[in-house]
Amino acid sequence: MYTLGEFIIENKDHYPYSIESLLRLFSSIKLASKEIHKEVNKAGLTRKIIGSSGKVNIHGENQQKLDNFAHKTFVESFKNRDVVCGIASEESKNIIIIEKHVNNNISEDKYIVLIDPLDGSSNIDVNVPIGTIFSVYYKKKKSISKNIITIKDFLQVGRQQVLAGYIIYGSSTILVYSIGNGVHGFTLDPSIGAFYLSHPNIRFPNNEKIYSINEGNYYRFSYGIRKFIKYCQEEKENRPYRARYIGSLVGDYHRNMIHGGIYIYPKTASSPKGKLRLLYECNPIAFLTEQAGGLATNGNFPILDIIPKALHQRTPFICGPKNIVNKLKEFINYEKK
Ligand code: AHM
Ligand code: MG
Repeated sequence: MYTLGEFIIENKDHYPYSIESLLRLFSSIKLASKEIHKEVNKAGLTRKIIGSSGKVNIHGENQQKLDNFAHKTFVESFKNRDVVCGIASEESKNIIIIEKHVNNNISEDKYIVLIDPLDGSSNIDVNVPIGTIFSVYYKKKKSISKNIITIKDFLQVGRQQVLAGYIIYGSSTILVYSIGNGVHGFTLDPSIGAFYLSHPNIRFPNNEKIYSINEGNYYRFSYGIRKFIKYCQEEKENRPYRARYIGSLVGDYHRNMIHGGIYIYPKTASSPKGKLRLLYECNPIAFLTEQAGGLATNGNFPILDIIPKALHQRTPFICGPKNIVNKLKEFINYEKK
């Protein structure tokens, strides 16, 4: 029975940077996620934490009380460790600079964290799994001044991530991460508050059977995507695939990575740039996907090679086992001819 901390130390040779700073970073992620686990688990008992906060967030969506709580909890937790110098969150329009680092001369081993504190939060009221998604970089070495954190530190290409992961608050709370040596999952034992290794070295199974897409948008999809959906439904070879979509990225992705399936959120007529955010939703999931032997693409390019231009930029998103993602790309390419 490995705890997360023991596992990180055991695998320290795979991490090219300071293991102490990684442990401190994880300590803030674990603490915040346990706070959220506690609130999510009593959500049915108290109206204080479920429902809308009455505010609209920067994306024009109704902010849930738990969105706000999760954002504040993670930001506070990162601030209280000496390893994070800047944070970007789905719930904050601007980057958050941690003041003490600005005054204290930032060394280059400080982290930049981008986070979706509570993804799928519209599902809180109905007990569907929700999640936290995080993406971590080192502060960019060529910043104008060592002392200044700028937006450029956050607009790094996804392949530069040093750590990516998510926490799923479902039938159990599981933390899944990668530092570039595979994908590993740890389940929280709430009775003692420790995360134990439960899913070592997760890989996408090759006998893919699931497709996940919001088919309510069918007539808003491009021709290639619609043809692919029909391909998944065809009675041929090992098809039809099973359709599974709960509308909570972490929940849909976690199931697909364990059971083998493709997740698709393409551009639609009403969201021509896609819905999901590149920096704190797609990049971390794409990093895990490649580490688990799969592919993540916007349809044309690997997600991890997209050069970000804005903090809250959106992108079409496709990820899953190589075979089925490549199949979908054939339909997209055919459409272009
Ligand atoms: P959120 O960041 O506002 O929670 O939205 C992201 C969510 C994803 O979890 C999910 O995959 C997607 O939006 C579902 O969107 P839709 O309801 O359009 O299918
Ligand atoms: Mg989100």
